[in-house]
Amino acid sequence: MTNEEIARILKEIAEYLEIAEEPFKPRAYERAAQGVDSLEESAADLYKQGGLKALMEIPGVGASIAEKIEELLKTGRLKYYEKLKSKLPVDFKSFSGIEGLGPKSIAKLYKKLKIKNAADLKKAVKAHKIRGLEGFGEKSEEKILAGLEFLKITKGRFPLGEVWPLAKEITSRLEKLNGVERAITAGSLRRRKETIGDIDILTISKKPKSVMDYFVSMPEVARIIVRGETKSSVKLKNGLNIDLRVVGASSYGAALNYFTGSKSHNVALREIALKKGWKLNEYGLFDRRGKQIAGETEENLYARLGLRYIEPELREETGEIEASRKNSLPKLIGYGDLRGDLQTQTDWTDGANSIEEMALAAHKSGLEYMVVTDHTKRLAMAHGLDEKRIRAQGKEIDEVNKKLKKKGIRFIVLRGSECDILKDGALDLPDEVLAELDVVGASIHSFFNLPKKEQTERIIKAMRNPNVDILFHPTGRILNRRPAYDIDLEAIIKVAKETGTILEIDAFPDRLDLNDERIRLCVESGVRLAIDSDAHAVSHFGYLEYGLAQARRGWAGKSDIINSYPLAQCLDFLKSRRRKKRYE
Ligand code: DGT
Ligand code: CA
Ligand code: CA
Ligand code: ZN
Repeated sequence: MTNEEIARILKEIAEYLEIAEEPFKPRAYERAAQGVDSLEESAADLYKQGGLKALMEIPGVGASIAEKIEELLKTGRLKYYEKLKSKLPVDFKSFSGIEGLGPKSIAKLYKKLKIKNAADLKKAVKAHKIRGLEGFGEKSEEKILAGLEFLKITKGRFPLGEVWPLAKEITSRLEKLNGVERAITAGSLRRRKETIGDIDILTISKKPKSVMDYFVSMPEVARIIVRGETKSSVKLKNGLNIDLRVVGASSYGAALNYFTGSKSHNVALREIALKKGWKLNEYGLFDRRGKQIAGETEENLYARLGLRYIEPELREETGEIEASRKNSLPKLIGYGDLRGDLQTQTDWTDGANSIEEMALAAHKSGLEYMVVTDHTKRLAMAHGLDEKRIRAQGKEIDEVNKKLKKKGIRFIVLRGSECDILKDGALDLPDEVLAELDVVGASIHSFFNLPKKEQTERIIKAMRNPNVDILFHPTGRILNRRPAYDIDLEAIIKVAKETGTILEIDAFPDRLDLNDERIRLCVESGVRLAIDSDAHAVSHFGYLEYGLAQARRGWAGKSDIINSYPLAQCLDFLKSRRRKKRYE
């Protein structure tokens, strides 16, 4: 039996006990579940080596729970749990993550309507059976339905773009608390993974109690999972969990390193320490005699281990440690390194703002140029542009540029298109129109399910058009909703290399397309990339940061990303490759 399975059963027991309105006991089981879940070793091994006594050393596990774990390990079953379950045979796990649906509501739903799992619940909501129950109403039906949709979509992980602003806000509130020296977001958020399981926050403070007091009573908190002296966890109303740890200044670097992860990166670092006869944990790096020799900062920790500092985005145990040892880590593109945005939409199609408004917003966010790339006519729903309208748009762009210049604003708007790739790989606008534009992106918005060979050939045909500069959102995946089209990405990368076609990192929060792994393939093959916001409104330029994050996770440097170049250099690059395509 795995730790995860044991933890899940303990957690369910906690839920049953909560329904029974037992005092204290539910928390005890939750704490034990957490303790088992965060073990390094398997509970089965612990038990084999040290028996019941070893189980009692698991954080949060006392004598009585240790006996229950023993029973589970020995027999694979637990009578106590089975008895509880027989009275209320519901699948708690399938409900987890549905906002506002605690154990007691779940019990009521079972007793009144025999609802056992999320599927039953959905049927009942659709048949409007819930609203009649005492304590539920029309509103609760709507909420449950929204929760069920969300559950289906996220499978428990949240897109980075959804979590990042919230985590930043909460971290900065913690940082402002009296007695807090520092607060920083760790875990997968600090590594800027595309999806986030939970938020991890680390603080340095000499007054951990007051930090915890504040943390567990924040307005976003739905319930407290564990409250400890230096470690607490809460569940937020939106379904996300936050783990908070308070550490002392001397352990800060080691703790930050540990809680930033990834787990496999940590394990590899610990092995390096072990080989030197040292010990590395979240409190520091210690020599044979137990004296701390590093860990106040991450920098001194890596240095003491004989490594160059490794950026959090690279800590996935995919070669970064070796590269660090050999001093061959890439110099990653920086968060302030973009000068332009090569994909934006305006109110000419499905964008919310005018060209001028978008330009001013892009300028405000620190950019020097932007390409307007509205959709083309095949996308009738988005009111896509035909030949006539895209030429008319060119006139408006000229006027906006004049206006900006007059106001002394150093910003250039360029003419472009997000030209639809038709089913056979032809483009939605004639070549002579595309040739008038500064930057042409091509992308797929239909026939997502063609066979691999056909889909790949369709895209490659578009890439070979001399007027096509960039392949927008190359794989079409939408996070938690739609997988990538079935394509031969290696073939596409090869053609990109050969034709100089740019592949895009679309930074729109639910796209992040290309993703980190695919970006790394491009970087290794020497294919150039562009990081675009795909902005549809003035507020969207901040999304570029998520694209930058994925680029960094894909080991990209500044020279790999063409919109980090000054405008003249970026255009030179595009023009020279258009010529190259033409004369092939
Ligand atoms: P997530 O939350 O699934 O998006 O991913 P992380 O990486 O944030 O994972 P999480 O929240 O479970 O733990 C935060 C960090 O704490 C993780 O990146 C590394 C460290 N950590 C957690 N559990 C273990 C463990 O069992 N062993 C080691 N070496 N590190 C761990
Ligand atoms: Ca996490
Ligand atoms: Ca965590
Ligand atoms: Zn598109």
